[in-house]
Amino acid sequence: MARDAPVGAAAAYRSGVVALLGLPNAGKSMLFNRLLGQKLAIVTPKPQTTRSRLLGIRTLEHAQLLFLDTPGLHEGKGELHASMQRASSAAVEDCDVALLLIDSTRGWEPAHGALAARLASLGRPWLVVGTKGDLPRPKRAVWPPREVRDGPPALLVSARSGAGIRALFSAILTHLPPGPPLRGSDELTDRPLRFLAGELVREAVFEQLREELPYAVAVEVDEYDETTRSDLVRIRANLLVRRRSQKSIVVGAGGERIRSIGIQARHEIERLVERKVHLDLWVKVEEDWAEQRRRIEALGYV
Ligand SMILES: Nc1nc2c(ncn2[C@@H]2O[C@H](COP(=O)(O)OP(=O)(O)OP(=O)(O)O)[C@@H](O)[C@H]2O)c(=O)[nH]1
Ligand SMILES: [Mg+2]
Repeated sequence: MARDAPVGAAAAYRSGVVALLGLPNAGKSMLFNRLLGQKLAIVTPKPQTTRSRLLGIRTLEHAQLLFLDTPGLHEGKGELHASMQRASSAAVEDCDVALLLIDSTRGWEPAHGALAARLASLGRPWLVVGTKGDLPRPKRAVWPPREVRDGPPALLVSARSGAGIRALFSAILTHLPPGPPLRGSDELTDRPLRFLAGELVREAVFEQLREELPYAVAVEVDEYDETTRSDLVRIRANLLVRRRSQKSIVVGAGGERIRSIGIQARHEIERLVERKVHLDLWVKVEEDWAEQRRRIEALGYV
């Protein structure tokens, strides 16, 4: 996907933090992966997949972009929700350029108003980005949205097909401040592989479990061993659920469900680490993991 990056030379080196913001399911994580040229963030059809701020570094010849994927902004309650919203707010505060992602198949929604007003009040550059441009747009989903006609530039992109990505890179680069690279040119993220592996387990959980259940699950990687054999990574992870009844659903009849979660996650982790993976999953009941801020942070959802 390296061809997505623009080849035109800018006069001075530019670097900065670019936050991807929006409502749940807007397509933030998929676009984040496309902008990075690599899958780092998990993507599922369910809203509220992303629970934490994820840094992804893209180093180009004339610029370094520090992308931040964020949890979708939404109303809710509980400590996990609060921590997700804190992660998004911190990204709003910390970025040099903000991208307000709007699902172009849904168009402008009332909740976008508050976010747009906040971005405008911060006085830093921001762009409106319509996602899922490859999908048909119902008539009511007007693009560009009327609400931003007098505002910042609005671009339509598709993370799936790659359409509009070059133009998006160019638009971001014009707003990125001049400055030296902030990270090493070989760095991709600040998260350890063990956290990313745990997220890929959670992605499989989100895809394979229905309704509310994925939201009750956290993944804790308690062993990540790449030292025993050079061609194999051994990972042991706990799937934390909040109730005993949830444990039996996640395990499934004769262990069938947890086995297929494991198979999907193992394939994805093998792609990430470019090695064979031995993945050992355990399901544990931990009633209050989502109620304690320190526990949520220890799980990496910050
Ligand atoms: N066709 C199409 N689908 C897309 C595109 N971008 C995202 N999607 C789909 O939209 C759904 C949500 O994508 P995500 O990237 O997980 O959305 P998100 O904004 O990160 O969602 P949260 O993390 O839950 O806030 C997934 O099913 C994606 O496959 C796109 O460009 N084209
Ligand atoms: Mg996401």
